[in-house]
Amino acid sequence: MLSFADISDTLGRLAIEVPSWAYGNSGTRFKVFGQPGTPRDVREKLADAAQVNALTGLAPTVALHIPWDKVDDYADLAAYAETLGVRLGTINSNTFQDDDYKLGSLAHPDPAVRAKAIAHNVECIGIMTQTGVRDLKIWLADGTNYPGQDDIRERQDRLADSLAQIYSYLADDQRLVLEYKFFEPAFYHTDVPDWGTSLLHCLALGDKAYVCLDTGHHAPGTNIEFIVASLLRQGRLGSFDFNSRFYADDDLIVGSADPFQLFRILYEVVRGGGFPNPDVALMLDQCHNIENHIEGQIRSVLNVQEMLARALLVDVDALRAAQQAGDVLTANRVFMDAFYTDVRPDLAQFREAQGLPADPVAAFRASGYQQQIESARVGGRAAGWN
Ligand code: LRH
Ligand code: MN
Repeated sequence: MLSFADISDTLGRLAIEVPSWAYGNSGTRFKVFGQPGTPRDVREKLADAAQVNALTGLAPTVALHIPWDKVDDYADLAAYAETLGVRLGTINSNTFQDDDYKLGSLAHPDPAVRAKAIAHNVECIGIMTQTGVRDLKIWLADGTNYPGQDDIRERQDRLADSLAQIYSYLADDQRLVLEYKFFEPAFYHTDVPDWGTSLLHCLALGDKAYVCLDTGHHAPGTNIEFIVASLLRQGRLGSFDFNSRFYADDDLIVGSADPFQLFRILYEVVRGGGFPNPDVALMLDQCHNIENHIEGQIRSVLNVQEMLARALLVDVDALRAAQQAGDVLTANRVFMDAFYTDVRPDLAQFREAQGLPADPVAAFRASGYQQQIESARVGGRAAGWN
């Protein structure tokens, strides 16, 4: 059995990208519950994200969503982020909220609407160039609600052409990650519903196109770690959107619904050379509808760190020997031993050794930061999915 000391150097290379939108208000179609102290603009979102990094050392970059985080001067915003000790991360395009996109965006029947969506993504690539960001993330709400509503085959042709146009604007050091989702908001078919469809489009585009795997975007019962292993084997796993769910795309705190699934996923990430690996971005994509935004993010990065530590503790030599010997139960026991290893005391010491609080959530509560932002952020409109 490996010890924590055997894996701490590798674990120390963990860097998680947090989503700017997790610091704003979010909810469901039934209700968006506001929270006092919620940021009113991207700068305040960055300030809150910087708290997560300061208390955990795990969240050095912040993903932006355009136009939710639109500013006049992105280079200036990048400089501001640096003053907070964080950097701007993945640029997320948004072609799912404009009235023109009711019947789709990059796969829309109308070439004028497709051109508008392409132009938006090209604008996002411009932001990447201004800020030195590598990745453009494209998630499409595109799909249909009723059989016959549109031609599934032709939509794939339109989508491929639109993606190729966007791809042609990428610089050599830039990438496109294409996120899939099996349903919602489309309820009959989605144009990028699964890893296979995303991979096919990425392979057709070229070697700067990668698949983004959002852990909440699969049909119940899907073996997500198999998809992770397969995409890493292809060298096309570009990024994760980590969260967890009990039912649909619940966007709950990663590891909260199924910590064992997170452990299995991270084991395949390590086994497949996806960590430590700068080519595989580990991002969060979550909504803290009822819990404190900042605490929710702190808990999230700690959950990833904890399950990654356990995954790194798998005695791979013993596991391999049992696998090769066909010793089913020994192989499973070796795997489970790592999962059942309580690494929390070691992690608390590990943090203290880096000058970080042993308990970052308690440290945040004791910091008074929440009270400070609640009294400072009066007036203006709280940020949300708009
Ligand atoms: C879509 C999604 C996508 C983002 C959005 C915030 O469900 O996962 O990654 O654009 O959430
Ligand atoms: Mn996502």
